[in-house]
Amino acid sequence: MRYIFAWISAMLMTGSAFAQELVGQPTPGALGFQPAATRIMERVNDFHNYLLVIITVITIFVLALLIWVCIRYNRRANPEARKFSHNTTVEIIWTAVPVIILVAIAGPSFSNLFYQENEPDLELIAQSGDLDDPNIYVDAAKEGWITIKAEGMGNWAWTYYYMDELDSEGYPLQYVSNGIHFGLPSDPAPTPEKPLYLATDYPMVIPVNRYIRYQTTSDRVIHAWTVPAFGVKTDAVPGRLNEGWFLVEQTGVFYGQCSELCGKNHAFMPIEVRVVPQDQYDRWLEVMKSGDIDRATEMVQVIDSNGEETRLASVE
Ligand SMILES: [Cu+2]
Repeated sequence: MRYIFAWISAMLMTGSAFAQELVGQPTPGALGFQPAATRIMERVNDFHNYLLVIITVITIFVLALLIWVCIRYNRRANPEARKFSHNTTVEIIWTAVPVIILVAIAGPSFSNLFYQENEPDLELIAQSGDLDDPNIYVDAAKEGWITIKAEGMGNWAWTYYYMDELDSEGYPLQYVSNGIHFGLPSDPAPTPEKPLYLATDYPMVIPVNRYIRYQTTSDRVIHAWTVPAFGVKTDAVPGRLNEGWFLVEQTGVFYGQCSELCGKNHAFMPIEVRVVPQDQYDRWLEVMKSGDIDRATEMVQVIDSNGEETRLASVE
């Protein structure tokens, strides 16, 4: 028993120690979800913890009931079984209690789904925003939406389109983001900045504290655009445009992977999002529009060399 407690406390400690160092990626031995970077994920996390309590109580109750029945009503303890087959009180309880439990689960579940699925009305928030409401961001609402489309590619990559940013030829800014690890001997060695099976060559870049509207679609098969720390997971379906939103409250590098069984290289379709201060984002956009994608990516690549600090330093 002592060892179990030691193990659990060690796991909890490693989990939180890692959580401070590595934001936005899975950590060995951690428990629960990745630390939340958006309000959506905070709500998902709270809901998960709430469900955990309900599930634990139900499981313990059922187990206790089974043990009680085994002891109290086995052949030796209760040789003469009684012959009745109905008990109105018990039947009312076992109908009503599950209904109450389901309502208790459905309530917060629906409100979370509604929050996640419905784009907030930024004009309304900007005009009459309540600064104490943790669910709305008045300053960000005044800045408006940034719309980014993530298209899943048949050749295991994502193409990002910045729908409102036009390049020199008048098309929306776009580029392909490829994973850099495919399990081949020729792959570059993983580093803290480029973790195995998560790093990409040209990451998606977004500014911190801004309302991001993401759209997903696909060219051939069904993929899913997923970033666990943001609490978003949306199917990318050929011929459809699915949509969602999020607002990231901290700078850093966040990773995800395609979450649909899309083909043999499904596991090598990583998503890397760099969340940078607004001024860095503006400069990145400028250089991207000039066509120099490598220099633009360099500008948002700065991480502390030992990899312990994932917040991006400001780039001159
Ligand atoms: Cu995929």
